[in-house]
Amino acid sequence: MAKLLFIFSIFFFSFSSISSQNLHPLDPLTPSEITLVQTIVRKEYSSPSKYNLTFQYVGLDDPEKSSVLKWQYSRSKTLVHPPPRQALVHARFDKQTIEIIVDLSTRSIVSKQVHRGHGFPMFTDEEQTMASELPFSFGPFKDSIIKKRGLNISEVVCSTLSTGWFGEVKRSDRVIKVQCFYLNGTTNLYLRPIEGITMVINLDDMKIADYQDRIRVPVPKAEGTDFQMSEQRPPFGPRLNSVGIVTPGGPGFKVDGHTISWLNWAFHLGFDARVGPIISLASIYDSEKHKYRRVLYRGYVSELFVPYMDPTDEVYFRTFFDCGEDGFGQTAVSLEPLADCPSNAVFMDAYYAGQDGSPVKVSNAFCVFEQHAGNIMWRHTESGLPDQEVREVRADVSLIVRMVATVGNYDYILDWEFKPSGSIKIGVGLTGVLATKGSAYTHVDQIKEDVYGAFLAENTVAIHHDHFLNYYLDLDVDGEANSFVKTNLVTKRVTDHSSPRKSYWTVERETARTELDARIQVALKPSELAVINPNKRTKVGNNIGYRLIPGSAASPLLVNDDYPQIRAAFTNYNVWVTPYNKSEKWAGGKYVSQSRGDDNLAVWTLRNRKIENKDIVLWYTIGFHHVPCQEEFPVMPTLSGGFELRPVNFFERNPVLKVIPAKHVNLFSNCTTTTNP
Ligand SMILES: *[C@@H]1O[C@H](CO)[C@@H](O)[C@H](O)[C@H]1NC(C)=O
Ligand SMILES: *[C@@H]1O[C@H](CO)[C@@H](O)[C@H](O)[C@H]1NC(C)=O
Ligand SMILES: *[C@@H]1O[C@H](CO)[C@@H](O)[C@H](O)[C@H]1NC(C)=O
Ligand SMILES: *[C@@H]1O[C@H](CO)[C@@H](O)[C@H](O)[C@H]1NC(C)=O
Ligand SMILES: *[C@@H]1O[C@H](CO)[C@@H](O)[C@H](O)[C@H]1NC(C)=O
Ligand SMILES: [Cu+2]
Repeated sequence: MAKLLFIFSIFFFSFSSISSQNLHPLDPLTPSEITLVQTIVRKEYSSPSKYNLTFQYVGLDDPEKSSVLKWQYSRSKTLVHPPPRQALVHARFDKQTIEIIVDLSTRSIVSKQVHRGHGFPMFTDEEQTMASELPFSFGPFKDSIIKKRGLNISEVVCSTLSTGWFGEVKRSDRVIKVQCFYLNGTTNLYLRPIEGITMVINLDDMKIADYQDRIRVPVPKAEGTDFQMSEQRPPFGPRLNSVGIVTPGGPGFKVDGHTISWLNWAFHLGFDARVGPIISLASIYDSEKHKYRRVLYRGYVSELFVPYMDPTDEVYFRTFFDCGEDGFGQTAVSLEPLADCPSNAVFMDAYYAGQDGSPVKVSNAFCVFEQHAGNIMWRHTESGLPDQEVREVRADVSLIVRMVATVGNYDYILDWEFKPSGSIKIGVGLTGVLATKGSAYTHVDQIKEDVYGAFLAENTVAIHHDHFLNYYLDLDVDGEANSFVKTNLVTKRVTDHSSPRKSYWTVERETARTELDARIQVALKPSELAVINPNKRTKVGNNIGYRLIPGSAASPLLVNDDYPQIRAAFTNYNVWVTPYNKSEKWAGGKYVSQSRGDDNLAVWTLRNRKIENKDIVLWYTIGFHHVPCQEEFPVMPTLSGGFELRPVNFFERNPVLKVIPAKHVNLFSNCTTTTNP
């Protein structure tokens, strides 16, 4: 078999040229809209101030759901006006957080409000860069590096870390911590920490507010820390086989603006500085009913909580909220064709607002591709027939939307996978570099104390930690009015000797009436969880629905009254259900940086609102407890997790029974063969 690499032309789509008339109401802000927001907000806050106006978050303000639905499902788009396009801005001005709504068509400010509660908006890239450069003009830092540690300061780089909240009662300044690394000619900074030095930077004053040089520990050895191919020495391998994916007719899906349609699926792909990819209005074509049926109004990662498990001065505060602090969109990186995504992928750019309000472009932020992974859609070999064997197999294919966010040391691969059978699989891959700390030890046998991590190389401890990703899933199963049903599997004992069996299990259905009924720790009780439409049934009478099939679920191991856990109380349960509320968008709360846990999913649900036969939102947290190991050094092979949304009595029968198989293209001759039925 010849080994060939087929590289077909890569398709690039650009959205920047779309005029606002052609925009879908859920399209992310275009570069020209971002610039317009900048102009309008700057004009409003033009009075001289010692503290510059900064744009911490700029995004599309969610249009009223009812208007979006009316527009989306109207037969003629020209008869129904789309909802007005408005931008939501979290700005800082004169040491205050201001929340502004800008209307883009009237070019005016609709509302502005000073946030008086605790917590601060997302950090900007620019202020983090400025903060990490401050130490280099700070005398005590230079002394610590040059005099006390004998290091070459030109080889030092610093990075910022959010500070969290640990019970302080006084109002907080907006601060960030800075710690540093010793490159010394290498590139994998996170494996070369300079222990002991921690600075607190006041971000509004852009000044060092506190400086600590506490302990001295050797910088871990540079040897073996590099992950670049050019820096590796033999032996190499294994060598990967060449592969190419060929779709002779071009991509099997259509991209129209931000709307993607493929086989029986149609959905909208948005982008947001805070949450990254947003899937909206996903609906699936029912060939029996001859219409598209609604599944998911909106889905995205609403927060990511990463607490480290080391109580010492240099680490205890590392309790990151990567969406609300750094932004999955703001940390999106350009995808590399043929490596991050296969040869048949289509790429899309994305834009967010920089600190001064100007648009910042992320080229190739998304890729969309058909995955022909060699999986089986369904099959059966029937050998129980007299004189014949019946075999039917269908090869599977799915459509994947991918984005990667690199938040400091970690890379998160965010996948949304659509299947012709009606399943939506949500995948997350964790890769990148572990957070480490320097240590005096050179061998595990020397360690007699808790070092709060795994010992991976000489002088190197990779710190224990968790990753909790909360997904916002506004399912609209054949309409907005839905209910959340737990189908509990319960053991029954046979007591009347009517059967040789002593036990079996059966199902008991329970509809969650209020928010507190719907909080679930998935590992504790065997049950099937589904969002159903209580007003629609199949012909034989089952309620139509979509199941949540939990994947990697973990429960927090911190105590409930620990400060990070109070702030991240959305991790207390894997599943929550709330009535739809436009302002409840992010599970960790709106202003997450230095938040105090008074505004988050756990707090909202205490109102215990009714959720039966209502427009409801499902919140699901997937989690990983991470005990690092040597294979994850110097860069970590992808660790994958995820979950599935799968139709349950949504269709009358197998929706892919009559799927038409793909034509098989023989690449080594000019003939094509088909296996169409
Ligand atoms: C404010 O903006 C000016 C002009 O862009 C800049 O020179 C100055 O450093 C900024 N001040 C702060 C505190 O960021
Ligand atoms: C310190 O590092 C800089 C930049 O890498 C290099 O040019 C310089 O020679 C180094 N100084 C010493 C004393 O090694
Ligand atoms: C820096 O690099 C030099 C040259 O490779 C090496 O001799 C020295 O030990 C390194 N210093 C540290 C602290 O890694
Ligand atoms: C919507 O959510 C916000 C924030 O939790 C809350 O203040 C408001 O009362 C909610 N509205 C309704 C109708 O529940
Ligand atoms: C396929 O056909 C083209 C044009 O007719 C020809 O140039 C090419 O060599 C053929 N390829 C094979 C593998 O037969
Ligand atoms: Cu991890």
